[in-house]
Amino acid sequence: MTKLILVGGFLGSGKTTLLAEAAKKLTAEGKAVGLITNDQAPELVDTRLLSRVGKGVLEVAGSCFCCNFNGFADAVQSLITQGAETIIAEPVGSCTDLSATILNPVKKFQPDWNLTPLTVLVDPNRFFEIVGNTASQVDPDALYIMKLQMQEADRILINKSDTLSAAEKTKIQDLLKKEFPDKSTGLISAKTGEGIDAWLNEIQTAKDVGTKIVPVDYDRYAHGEAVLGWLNATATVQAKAGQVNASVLLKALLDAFQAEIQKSSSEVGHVKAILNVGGKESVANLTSLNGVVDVRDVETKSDKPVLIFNARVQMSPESLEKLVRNLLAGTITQQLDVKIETFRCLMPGRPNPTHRFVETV
Ligand SMILES: Nc1nc2c(ncn2[C@@H]2O[C@H](COP(=O)(O)OP(=O)(O)OP(=O)(O)O)[C@@H](O)[C@H]2O)c(=O)[nH]1
Ligand SMILES: [Mg+2]
Repeated sequence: MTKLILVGGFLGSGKTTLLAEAAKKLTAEGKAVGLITNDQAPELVDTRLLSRVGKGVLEVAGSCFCCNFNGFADAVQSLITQGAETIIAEPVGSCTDLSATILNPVKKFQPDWNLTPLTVLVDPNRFFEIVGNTASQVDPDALYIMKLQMQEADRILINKSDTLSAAEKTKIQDLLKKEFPDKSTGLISAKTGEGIDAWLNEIQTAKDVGTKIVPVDYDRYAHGEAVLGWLNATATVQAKAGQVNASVLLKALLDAFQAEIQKSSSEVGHVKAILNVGGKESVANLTSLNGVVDVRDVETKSDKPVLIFNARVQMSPESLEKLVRNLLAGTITQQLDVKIETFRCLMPGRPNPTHRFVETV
């Protein structure tokens, strides 16, 4: 029976990084792994990143899994038909109420799928903002979504443990015990691999799946999503002359983006971009307004120069669109000709799930 693993958690918490690591580990054990990404719009950095690992990657784009249960189920079925033995799916980071709208409907309508406990990843800084009441620039309704994600989780994993001191780890463990005394919780690092084997082994035999359905105020949930401007763009790029360095250019692009949003103090959900040029492919991420732009080179099978830019920022879609169009016409154009191919900028609509269970199955 095909195993199905859902990894939720807010924007930038590390889901795609964990999916990639878990897929590598399972593939090394000889398992055929399928992956599913999800977004409000197509052209995803995540899909391109995950296409390097696993047997097949499918994208459910245009709405979240909950609002397009059938699209999600079709993607799972299609990967099963292609021979996937384990499927790992990443719902949109601003999505919650998954136990009521995905896990319990799957248990009822797709009893043949071997569903594992709902895992929710949390960034440690966001965890302190939600549970530890440290100052936050995040809209209160977006914080409400993050709290719901933890409340409904079968497993809460505080990710990025490699960035934490021993004292911070102890503080997190104490807060987890106090706030979620009945839940299975832990610390992992999707980056270094710490805790991934233990998590994977444990969830694959566990039986507590979709155990917690929590009441959700859909007005607050809708507002928490609507405060985010959402932008997915792609462009073909061409070096003007001589050698260009993909990671240097990408860092310049995201640094310039960060400098602009700092002027309006617009908190970041997640800004991520891929640039393939000069025979190299680099990826860059920014997960908070005053965070550090993380840039790294990644393996690629494609030598087609391209830029993919995905931004989820606490600002209006109109302002976000203007900012990114100006940026693409400015920062990197001394070295690159940039031709925008696709450009979608939107505000997520009100969530309207296909199914919503009120009790666990
Ligand atoms: N230091 C550290 N960074 C991490 C870890 N896991 C992920 N990151 C970084 O966090 C950023 C976001 O990671 P992603 O895996 O793209 O996050 P995500 O949850 O998939 O984000 P969305 O798809 O936008 O919801 C990237 O810069 C990752 O390299 C970790 O364990 N440690
Ligand atoms: Mg992701």
